[in-house]
Amino acid sequence: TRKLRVGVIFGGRSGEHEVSIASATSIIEHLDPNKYEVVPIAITQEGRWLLGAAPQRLLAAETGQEGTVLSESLAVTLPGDPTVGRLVPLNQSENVGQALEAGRVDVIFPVLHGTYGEDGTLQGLLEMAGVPYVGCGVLGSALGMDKEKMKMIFQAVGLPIVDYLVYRRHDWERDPGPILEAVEARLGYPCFVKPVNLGSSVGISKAHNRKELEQAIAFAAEYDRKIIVERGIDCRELECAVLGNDEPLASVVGEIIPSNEFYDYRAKYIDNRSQIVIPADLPQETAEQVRRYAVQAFLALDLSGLARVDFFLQKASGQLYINEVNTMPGFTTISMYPKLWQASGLPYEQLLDHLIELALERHTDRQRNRTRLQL
Ligand code: G1L
Repeated sequence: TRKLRVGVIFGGRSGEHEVSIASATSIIEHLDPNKYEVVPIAITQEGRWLLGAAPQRLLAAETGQEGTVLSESLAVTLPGDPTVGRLVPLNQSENVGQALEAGRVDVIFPVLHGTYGEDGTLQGLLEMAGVPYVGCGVLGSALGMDKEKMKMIFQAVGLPIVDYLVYRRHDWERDPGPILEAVEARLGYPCFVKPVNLGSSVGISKAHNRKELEQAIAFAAEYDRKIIVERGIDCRELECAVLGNDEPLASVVGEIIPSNEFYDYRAKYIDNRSQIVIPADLPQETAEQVRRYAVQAFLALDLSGLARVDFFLQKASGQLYINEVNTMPGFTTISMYPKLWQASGLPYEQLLDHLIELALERHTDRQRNRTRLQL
């Protein structure tokens, strides 16, 4: 039987190009070569799509020093292309759409963070091309990127969330006074200020007084038109991995021990000083509650495939809060999501197998839907 052709799309426009390359490298290295043929597909920081030799070189370099490599690779040959030998320019996504549609890949791993790839836009392109893909669909991916809409849904289904306020950059720039007063009256200090829309911890800061609050909001406003302010609580940070489609399963619970005041972009992706504890040292009831909430959140946001669900456990009260879901968690072999499944009895290679099965299952299930009215 023919091997399944697995496209891995990585790179992208965001500030997390390198993170994407690291996760894509782990995935590619652990896909069973007896079952799968890997087709790496790179997106440059300028938004160009690359197939063939160029992505391979990018993966080999693995450093993000792709400037010269990419600019000379605007035209590459497609592996397995009937027109092999001819140069195929791939600087337009419509060409990639055609390539995908032509059946050169059977399933896609979209390993992209941020503006294109995690917010549902790439998923939309893949839906239109009719290609099965791993992970959440358009709606789930979009909800996973919007902290405000996510919280609104958590609230609607009765999941406990930390109190928050959301502001628009437009209103902030017009008149910051009422915003500062409202935050102080309702949330107080310390509070966390974040862009509503970014995946990672970019643009986040903690404010202890009015001056810091002003700076924090101005900083977050550089990254997004919507800014969320959350009450700061003294808490432990717990994470749970969810895997599945209609009957999602929750992993054991892990804990992040941050290396500095909060688990910021630097600590998360660069310093690597934060520690992961699996399983988290918790009363059994707390761990079970985390796992139930994680599955509830997954279903409430209409997620599929996978998500990492993050929680706060307030130290003083023992109160558990859901923080957010991450539909594209870090995915190297030492990242929390794969480690949580490893500790739950599912090794990395089998996790990849399962994600591919779930992608194909979801695709088949979608094809069942009637798309027109038959009278
Ligand atoms: F394809 C999966 F499995 F759904 C998937 C896709 C993307 C898992 C994890 C990720 N992660 C990333 O894309 C990222 C680590 C680059 C985000 Cl920073």
